[in-house]
Amino acid sequence: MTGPTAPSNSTGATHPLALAPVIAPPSTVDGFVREFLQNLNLERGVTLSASNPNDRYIALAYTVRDYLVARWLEDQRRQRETQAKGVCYLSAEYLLGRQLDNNLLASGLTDIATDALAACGIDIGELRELEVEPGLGNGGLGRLAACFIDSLATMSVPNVGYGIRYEYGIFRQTFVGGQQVEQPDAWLSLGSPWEFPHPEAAQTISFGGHTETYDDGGVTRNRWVPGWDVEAVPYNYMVPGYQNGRVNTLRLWSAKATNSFDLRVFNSGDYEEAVRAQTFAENISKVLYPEDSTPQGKELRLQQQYFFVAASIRDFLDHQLLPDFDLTKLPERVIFQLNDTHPVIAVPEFMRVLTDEKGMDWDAAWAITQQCFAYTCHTLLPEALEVWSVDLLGRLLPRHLEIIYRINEEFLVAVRERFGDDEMRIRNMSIISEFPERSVRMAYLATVAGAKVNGVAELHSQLLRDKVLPDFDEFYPGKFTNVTNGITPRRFVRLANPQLSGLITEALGGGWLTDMERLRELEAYAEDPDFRAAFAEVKAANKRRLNDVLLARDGFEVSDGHMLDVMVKRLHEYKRQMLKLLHIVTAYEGIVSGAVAASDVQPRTFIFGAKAAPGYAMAKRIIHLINAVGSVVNDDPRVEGRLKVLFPPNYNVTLAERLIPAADLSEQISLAGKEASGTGNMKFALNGALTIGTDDGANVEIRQLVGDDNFFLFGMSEPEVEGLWARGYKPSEFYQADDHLRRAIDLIASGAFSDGDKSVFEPIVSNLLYDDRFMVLADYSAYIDAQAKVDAAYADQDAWTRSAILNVARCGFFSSDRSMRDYIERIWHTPPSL
Ligand code: 26W
Repeated sequence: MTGPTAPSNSTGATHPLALAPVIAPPSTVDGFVREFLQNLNLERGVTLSASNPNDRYIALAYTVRDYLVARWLEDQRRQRETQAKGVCYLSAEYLLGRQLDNNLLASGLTDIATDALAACGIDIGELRELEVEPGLGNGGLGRLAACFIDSLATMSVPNVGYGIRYEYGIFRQTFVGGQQVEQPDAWLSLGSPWEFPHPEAAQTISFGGHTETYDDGGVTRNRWVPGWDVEAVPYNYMVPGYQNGRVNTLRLWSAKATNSFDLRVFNSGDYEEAVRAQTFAENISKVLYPEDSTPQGKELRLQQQYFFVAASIRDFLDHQLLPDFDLTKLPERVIFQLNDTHPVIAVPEFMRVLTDEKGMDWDAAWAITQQCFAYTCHTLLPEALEVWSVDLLGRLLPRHLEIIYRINEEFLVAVRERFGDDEMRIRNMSIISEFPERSVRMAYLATVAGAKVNGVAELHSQLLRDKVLPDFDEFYPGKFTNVTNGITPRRFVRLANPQLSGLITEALGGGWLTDMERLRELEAYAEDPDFRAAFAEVKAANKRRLNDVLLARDGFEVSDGHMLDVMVKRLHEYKRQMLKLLHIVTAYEGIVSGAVAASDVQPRTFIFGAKAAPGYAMAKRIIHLINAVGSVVNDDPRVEGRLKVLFPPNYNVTLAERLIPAADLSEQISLAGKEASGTGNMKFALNGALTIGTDDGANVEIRQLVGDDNFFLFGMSEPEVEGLWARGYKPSEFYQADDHLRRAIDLIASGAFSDGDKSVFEPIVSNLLYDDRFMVLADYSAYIDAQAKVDAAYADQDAWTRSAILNVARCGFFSSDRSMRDYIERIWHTPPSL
């Protein structure tokens, strides 16, 4: 695929230099120094001696960027020439993490750049720390998108990632009195050296208005007469493959008002009115997931979704295809992958463009659409399956609503043909639901339109088929499939854990970073005492590094000799941070009640990292309680420093890269059947942490691969969870029956963590006792027992290290390269194109 700036000789140029990219990449230290100094002069307007650290960071970034640009332009040219089939990945989130290190690694310039900067008297490490990561996502789904585009580039598969360039990404989290306070994430305030804005290539995106029919030479056709529009300005980012000379594109759209301001109104003195329209338009790409508890918030979200998919589809059709492209061949040229329901409005938009704009007849357009889209579902929680009210859709996108109605009508005719007039089933399968208000079920629309529908781990895909969309599975045999998630080993092993990577390379030689199944060869090394010692030393070094980071960042100290027990993920009740907390409170209560001697406690540091959605009150209360328990436990002399609770604020990709390699124990304790996959679980295992986890999401596959001896399984299975619900779950019975549990909950209820004020955490306590939707209490005792096994296992350090090595050796499957191979084989059919 190509971008709007793809070079071509369409200018009629004949000079040989004009026909190919002209930038010669620096391949020596001297060359790098020269380019770096030149960038300081030309791009920052400063000399080295007059430059500040930000100048140097930007000049360094430009130097790396210049190197990649040559490859990028070449790839775009080749793509345009070959017109090979590619993937348009549509995602509302990309949680990229810092770019500098990744791009240095990809281009093979890390050593040259380090030496070149040193020769200029600059420590590259200091510049690295200046980069503000683009936090354009919430959690797993956004990070997954970033891992996938990395793998596609590394595998030379044509791909453009499409999304939104939010001016403010996921909020910056601070704690005030232990409570989460959200600060805006102004990641662009110093500019981003990695983006290429193209205001000249802006698309106009329309909204509102009405529809009408008109006579087109005897044929009655429909069209949309929109009410207002905004400009979508593309910003391109390079997505370099790992040392393969391949650079793909991430294209993020930014909203701009069409008429920046109305001069007439402005001149009349009504300044507020003049900027109102501008503000309104530009709000569209202002923030990631605006609060949607208000109708205006909901509307803004739908605006965002339509804004970016409409711009992306137009970009593809108008700029990536050759001008005379035969649209009936689209399925051989592109697949649009829908990353959850957020981009599903692309389906009626695509139909609208093909029929209303390109004049294709409905049936032909629908046949093409059904081959050009595929849908990935990332959840099982009913509340996360998006629906849009017909009322809102009709106001914002009236033509799309008509198209959705027609798709549904034809779909339900087919359902009747197949299943007869089974009204119950028809109602259950209708894309339009009637209660509590008439609305469009976006997951159903995606399922009907998509060539394939996939879940993100074996268990999840099976539950999706059997529980969430069983009628659809019956109606469309073969449409449902699984692709288990993966993570990029370049960022999460090589960059995050250079020491472990070095050790692996020493043992296996090179090549494993793009062929992770080769990690299997480490199994033999698990039996080698010298290798185990070296592996343990890497873990210890990573803990020291984490200690330095947390000390500088938050003033925290990670004590020597402690097991590092880490739970990092979005704060959500289903993920059960509360279960982790009850374990900590139980351990603490044991010491203060005198039941357990502090000296008998296996020293542990518990680390949490989690952001709560700003409108999610219970999640915020749990954050408050974690911090409250932390300050009491950490300061209580009776604990003798053997238990420590650390909650560094603002968990993000950058912090994950420091935390995960240092962890001994990975907490993956969601209620079975709720976590679609999890990807943190994979990152920990590949960095040599052992998992304590339920049989949920990808934990199931991790355990199968690493073996029961190297995984701490506990808790109810998904069928057991269902069984307990069916029998009638009464959390208070568990509370009454378990002494430890009762004492832990009573301690929280007594105000021990809130200066005696019982009211502060009362909502958490009563939620657990009377409305425990995620069955924390039911799994408590199994969890405590499993934690005792963890303690016993950790006491034998050498055996623990052996298990950790086996985790690394057996988890190569979780490379996102393998996920990409599965998508390519099962869904996309987009081979590498060199
Ligand atoms: C409708 C708004 C909305 C937006 C984001 C609802 C839910 C989300 C989540 C943050 C989506 C998400 O991140 N899901 C996670 O996706 C991962 C990648 O597949 C999975 O590993 C996780 O289990 C799943 O929770």
